[in-house]
Amino acid sequence: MDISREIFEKVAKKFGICGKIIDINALTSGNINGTFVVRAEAEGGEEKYIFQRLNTFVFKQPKHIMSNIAAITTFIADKIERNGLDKDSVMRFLRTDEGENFVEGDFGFWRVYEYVPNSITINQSDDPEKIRSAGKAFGNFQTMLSDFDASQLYDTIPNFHNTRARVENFFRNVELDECSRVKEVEYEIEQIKKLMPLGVKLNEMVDAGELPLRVTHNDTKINNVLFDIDTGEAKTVIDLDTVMPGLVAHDFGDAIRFAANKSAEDEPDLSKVGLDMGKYKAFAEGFISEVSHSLIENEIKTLALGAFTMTYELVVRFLDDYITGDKYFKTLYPGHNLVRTRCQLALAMDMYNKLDEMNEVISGISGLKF
Ligand code: GN1
Ligand code: MG
Repeated sequence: MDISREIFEKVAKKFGICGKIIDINALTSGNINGTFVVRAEAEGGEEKYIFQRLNTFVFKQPKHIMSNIAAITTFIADKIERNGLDKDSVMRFLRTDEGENFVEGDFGFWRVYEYVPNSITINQSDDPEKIRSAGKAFGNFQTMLSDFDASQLYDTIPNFHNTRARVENFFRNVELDECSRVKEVEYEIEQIKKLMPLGVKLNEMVDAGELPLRVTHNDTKINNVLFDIDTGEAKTVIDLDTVMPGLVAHDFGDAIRFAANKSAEDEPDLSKVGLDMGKYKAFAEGFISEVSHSLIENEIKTLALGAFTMTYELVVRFLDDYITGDKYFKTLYPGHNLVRTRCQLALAMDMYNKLDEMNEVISGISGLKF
């Protein structure tokens, strides 16, 4: 995405950033929005901000997102203040003179938040302490929002983690085959069919009233955690675009899918892909230590299944994007979505085979027998 400096200057001005922009650096880890670190001159030195241009193909109602974010961050900031916690443990968005936390125009839909000093994001880590700390951060986020009134939230992407709806939609697109790509992915389609009964088990439990909906983050990749550069501890959770009612197993599961994979999410060499049980355990320890007091038994018992489910869902989502012409996720090269699909499929299969072992780890940490 090539965005002119004038656009950044325009956005900065609307948010009351008056100092001259020193430099702009694009962050490339997100698959949806455009994200930039912007340094600007300020009294006595400089200030850093994160500028984000929202992807309005993915987020059809960007103002709804910003309304959700305002509600959530205000709620958490109040709690932080009442309890004397670190003020950097919540994102702080700038407001315009009109009091809005976004600006929009022919230059796109933008928001700006304060750069958290001394912080860093990571895409992968082999350090179990870091992974445990990320688990705590996402668990803590869940706990912070446990008394948040979900009726204040818009459904920013309907059926976001409705795995069954995603699979049904995928098979409709297979029938349409609008890009004539179905022929090359017959093996993957066959696997999606085979794994579907387990992939939709959480749906069935929700339908049967066996699992409660809570306010969840829904995009718990480890690169959505800010770490303190000095201590290595997680400071806060970012990317609040998909905070919506969901299952705790989704948050746990998506984090495992990403952080406990032996490889990157888009590793082409499938021999490198698989679940690292050490990383899995470290994340589970951190997460469960923060949430276990507020969860019902079924929620704890479905955490491991959540990891399989989210990985399976990403197989379906990446392949769906591939066969419909790569419109949703940013891609770095032709066929990127297919490479992602194959990587996630290898991981889902590994989890399928390790499910008993994964459940035993949860049982050991939580003390629940299952
Ligand atoms: C997207 O924007 P990013 O990279 O945090 C996607 C997630 C996927 C993820 C896969 C709104 O997240 O659901 O799990 O890519 N976000 C949206 O890497 O669809
Ligand atoms: Mg995101």
